[in-house]
Amino acid sequence: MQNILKEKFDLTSDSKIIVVGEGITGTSVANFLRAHDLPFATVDSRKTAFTFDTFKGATHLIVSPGVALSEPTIADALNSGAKLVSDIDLFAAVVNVPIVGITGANGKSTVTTMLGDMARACGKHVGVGGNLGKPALDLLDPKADLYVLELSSFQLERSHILNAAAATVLNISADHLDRHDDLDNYAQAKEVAFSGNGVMVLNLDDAMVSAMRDENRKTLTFSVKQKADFYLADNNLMHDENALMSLSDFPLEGKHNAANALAALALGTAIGLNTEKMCEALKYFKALHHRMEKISTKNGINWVNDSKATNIGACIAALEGYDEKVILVAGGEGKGQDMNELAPVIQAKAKAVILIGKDALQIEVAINQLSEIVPTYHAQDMQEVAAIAAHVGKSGDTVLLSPACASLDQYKNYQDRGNQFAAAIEALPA
Ligand code: UMA
Ligand code: ADP
Repeated sequence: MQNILKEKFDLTSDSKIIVVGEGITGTSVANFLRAHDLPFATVDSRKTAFTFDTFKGATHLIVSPGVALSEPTIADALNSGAKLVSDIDLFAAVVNVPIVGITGANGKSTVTTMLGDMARACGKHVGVGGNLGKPALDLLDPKADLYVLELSSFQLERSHILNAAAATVLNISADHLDRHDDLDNYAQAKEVAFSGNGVMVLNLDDAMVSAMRDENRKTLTFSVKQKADFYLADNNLMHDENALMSLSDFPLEGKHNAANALAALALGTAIGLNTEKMCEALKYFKALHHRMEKISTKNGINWVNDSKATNIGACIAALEGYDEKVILVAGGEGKGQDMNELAPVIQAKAKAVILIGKDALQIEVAINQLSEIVPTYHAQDMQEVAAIAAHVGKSGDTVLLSPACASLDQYKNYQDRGNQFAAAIEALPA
C-alpha cells in the first residue's frame, strides 16, 4: 500500500504532509495517513489563523473541501511546489473495486442514495458516501465490492485520479460562485468526475453536460425531454425500446426526480446491475429528508420542506413541479447567484414570497423588477415565517420552504433550517 501511495503521490516517510481542516474530511485523512505510517501535521484556521509560515517546507497539502484553494497562504504553498492531494485521490489510489462518481449542481444525494439502494438490492456490498456524509476514506472496507461516491465541485477541483468505472455530471447550474470564478470554472471542476476511461453518463437536457461528451469513451445518455439511452415515454422509464417501469410505481414527485431515476438506472446499467432489481429498489425509494418533504397539513395548508434547495436551480425545479401557485419561503446566503434568474419563475409560480436571511433583499430587488407584483414579506426566523404563512395562506394552499440559498448565515446547516421550519409549524396554534 505504501508503495502505491509513494508511486502515485511521491509520498515518503520524509514528506512534510499538512492536512488542512480538522473537520470530518481532515479526520478521515489523518486516520488514513496514520494507518499507513505517514507522518503529518494538521492545521485549522478556525483554531489558529494560517500564516505563510504555517505551510513553510510543506511537500503535500491535503486540503479539506471547505477550505478555498485561493486562500493566499495555501495558494502560496502550492505555487512554491507543494503537491495538492485530495481525500478522493487517496481513496481512488487504494481502491481496487469499481467506483461510481456522481456530481452535478442538484440531485447528487438523491441519485447516490438511489444507486446505493439498487446495488444493495443486487446483493452488492456497497460503500455509499463522499459529499453525502461519510467521507470517502471512512468507507474503505475490504469486504466492499463497489463504492458509490457523491462528489462536490470542491472535492473534484482538488482531485486528479478518480478513474471511476462510471460517472455522471447530472446538471450544471449556478452554485458556489462565491468559490468558483464563474460557471465555466464550476463546470470544469465537475468534469473531473470523468477523469479516466470509465463510462460517461450524460444528461442530454443540459447543454453544458452534453458538451462534455468524448467520442472515444463509452457513453450512456438520459433525458426527460427527448429520446436517449434512458428516457421517458408514455409515463414510463425507458431503456432503448423497453419500458422498465411506470412512473406511477415511482414514489418521488417531479420531473427532476424522474431524471434522477434515469441517471441512476444508466449508472447501474454501466456497472452491470440487474435491471429488474434496480427497478424494485426504485419502487421502494423513500424521499430524502429536507428534499420536497411533505411535513404537515396543519390548518389545511400543505407545508413542504425543501431546505436542501441551496441554489436557484433546485428552487426552480421545486416551483416548476407545481401546477398551482404556492407561497414560497426563500433566502439566506446567496453565494453570488444572480437572483434575476429566479424572479420570472417566482412570478409564474408563487402567489406570495416570505424572505429570510442575509440576502433577502437581493431576492426582493429582483422580484420588484417584475411586471407583475408578487407580495413579499420579511421574516426574522421560522416562527415568524410560520405565522406569516398561516396568515396569508388559505386551506388547500402549499407553503414551500425552498430557499435557493445556503443556510449558514442563520442556521447550522440546511438540516437545522428544515428542522426549525418543521418545529415552527408544529408550534402553530391549530
Ligand atoms: N476550515 C478551515 N478554514 C476554512 C474553512 C474550514 O480551517 O477556511 C476548517 C473548519 O474549521 C473545520 C474544517 O475545516 O474544522 C471543516 O472542513 P470542511 O469545511 O471541508 O468540512 P468537512 O467537515 O470535512 O465536510 C466536508 C464537506 N463540507 C464542505 O464541502 C463544506 C461535507 O459536505 C461532506 O459531507 C464531508 O466533507 C464528507 O465528504 C457538506 C457540504 O455542505 C455537506 N457540501 C457542499 C454542498 O453539498 O453544497 C459542497
Ligand atoms: P444535491 O446533493 O446535489 O444537493 P439533492 O438530491 O440533495 O441534491 O437535492 C437538492 C435539491 O435539489 C432539492 O431541493 C431537490 O428537490 C432538488 N433536486 C433534486 N434533483 C434535482 C434535479 N435533477 N434537478 C434540479 N433540482 C433537483
